[in-house]
Amino acid sequence: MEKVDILKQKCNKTSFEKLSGLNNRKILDFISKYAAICNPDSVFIRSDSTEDAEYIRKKAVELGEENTLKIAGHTTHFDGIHDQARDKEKTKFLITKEMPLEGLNSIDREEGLEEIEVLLKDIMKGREMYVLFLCLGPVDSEFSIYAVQITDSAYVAHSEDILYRGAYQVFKNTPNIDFFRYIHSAGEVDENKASKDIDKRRVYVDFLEDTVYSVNTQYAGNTVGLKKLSLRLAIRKADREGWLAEHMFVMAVHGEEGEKNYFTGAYPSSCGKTSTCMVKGEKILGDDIAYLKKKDGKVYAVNVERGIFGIIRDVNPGDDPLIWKALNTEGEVIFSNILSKDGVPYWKGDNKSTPQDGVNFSGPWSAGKIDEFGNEIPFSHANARYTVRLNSLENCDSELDNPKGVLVEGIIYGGRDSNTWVPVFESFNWVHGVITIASSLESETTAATIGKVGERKFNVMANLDFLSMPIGRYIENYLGFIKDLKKAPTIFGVNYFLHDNHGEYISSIHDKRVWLKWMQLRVNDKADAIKTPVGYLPKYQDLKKLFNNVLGKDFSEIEYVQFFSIRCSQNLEKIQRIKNIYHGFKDVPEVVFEILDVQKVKIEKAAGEFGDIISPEEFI
Ligand code: SPV
Ligand code: MN
Repeated sequence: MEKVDILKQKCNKTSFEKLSGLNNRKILDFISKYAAICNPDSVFIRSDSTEDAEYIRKKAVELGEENTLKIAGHTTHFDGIHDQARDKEKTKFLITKEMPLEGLNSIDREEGLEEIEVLLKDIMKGREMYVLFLCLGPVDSEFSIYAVQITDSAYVAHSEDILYRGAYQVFKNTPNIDFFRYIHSAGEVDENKASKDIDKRRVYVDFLEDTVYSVNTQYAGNTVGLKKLSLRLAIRKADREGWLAEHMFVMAVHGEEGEKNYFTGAYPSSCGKTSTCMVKGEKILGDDIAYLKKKDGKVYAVNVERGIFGIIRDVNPGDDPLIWKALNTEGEVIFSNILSKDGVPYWKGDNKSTPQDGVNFSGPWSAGKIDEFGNEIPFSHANARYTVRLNSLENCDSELDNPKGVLVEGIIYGGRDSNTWVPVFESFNWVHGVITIASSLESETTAATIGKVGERKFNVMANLDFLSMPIGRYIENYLGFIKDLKKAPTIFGVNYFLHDNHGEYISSIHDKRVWLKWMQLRVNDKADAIKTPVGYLPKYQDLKKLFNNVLGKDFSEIEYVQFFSIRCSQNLEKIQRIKNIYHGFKDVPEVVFEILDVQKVKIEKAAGEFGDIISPEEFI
């Protein structure tokens, strides 16, 4: 049979016309190949039209992958009880002998492809295959990377419509278009429409063909091709082409005189990344993935996405008023892995009174329900999420779709750290920031990935989970990134999770608004800072003023000293941990160890002079 015949059979007339309208043999070959292997009953080709988006939205509800809620446009989606996070163990890079990937989870390419082909065989029988033409980054921009997603999940296709820009028209106008490819199947599903064969869950990344395969899973972090699957491909492309593909938000911070400065920020999952770029008074451009490129001696960034797949836990009117409003207003929102009762979603920390029963990721749920291991099933998962378009938020930045991107003046790195870093500080320079902040990032673990909660994990640039190249080379690229720049962005570190001696958080969740304003002053040369062994720290008077202006709060000198004292032993232990980690990798640039050692000596000297916990005022 001619390849195209299978598509003639499986597409209806309109879908077939949309496909032939592309006039692109490569795309036809690609789609027909997987239509033959996966053997769906039908193939739906999605253009950029609202009718096509509507078709997928309706399908998700008709098929029971989503259920409608009371507020128009709102739906729920449930992933299976064992499919609530990214599966790091089963996410593997397909490698050949010529391109080994030291330290990264990988499998021989031939073996992996064979395994996937067996898993994909007839997997879509009885189902529809959706084919989407999408763009990473704004359309028609020098940042754009085009992508084709094949999936048999209407939920995944719907999420992609909320999260990414459509690019059918670009594909139509560009016969030789280069594109990333994603093939996903939820596999067999249970009565709740959740993937059943979790033991056969696989996410295999093939950079030789810029293709990712994802099977027997539905959780968006494993399935939505343009999210973390594409980040892995993009990191390699960025390496080849000399730019950076990062796990970063993009936001605008405003100054007192009307200035607007853009920052990007990298935080491991669940460390306040989304809540930082959503703070009151500032504008959000993106909350998860950014591409950074150099132009005219400066760094520009775009948001790869146009929506948010955000953690819903603790979103409540007091702490996150803007998200709360979007989640309580008509319009497209998918609530995943929350508790649903009488058309209303509930989640941990929503400040509502929680019903004693309803439907959640375990099916019908009532208080006290236990899982197969005898553990109590929470009413809403700790990694429950909302999916929403950015332009439905009041604070969405006007430059979201600017094909030129926005000028990056500061880059922020933050982890979940109970006892080492101060709440905000600035590196001495790019190299110092890349090494002692970005490459030294650690975080205490949470529920966003499968595994234990509460351990301290190293996470280079908060991008470790997606790193698809040797770590030494990745750092080297970063160090060299600014070499032809007139002015590099300033690198800052933040830590919202510092504890006191009793294990209580010492700062409030709103304090990050002040830290952002301080960073904004710094990139505009409008505030002095104290030079300490770990970097530049804010001066008390500046913070006092900002606390008063931004939060209407009095910030005492006692609090300042408690927040910003340098904890020498912890900092020295951290340096040692980081050095040990880097000793375990090949080809780590020598300068990483040199700079860490310089910092170590400075801290030891200060500790000798002032003691183990040093008030920043000692360094004035
Ligand atoms: C993260 O965990 O970093 C997320 C959600 O942004 S996921 O899509 O699972 O990657
Ligand atoms: Mn993320």
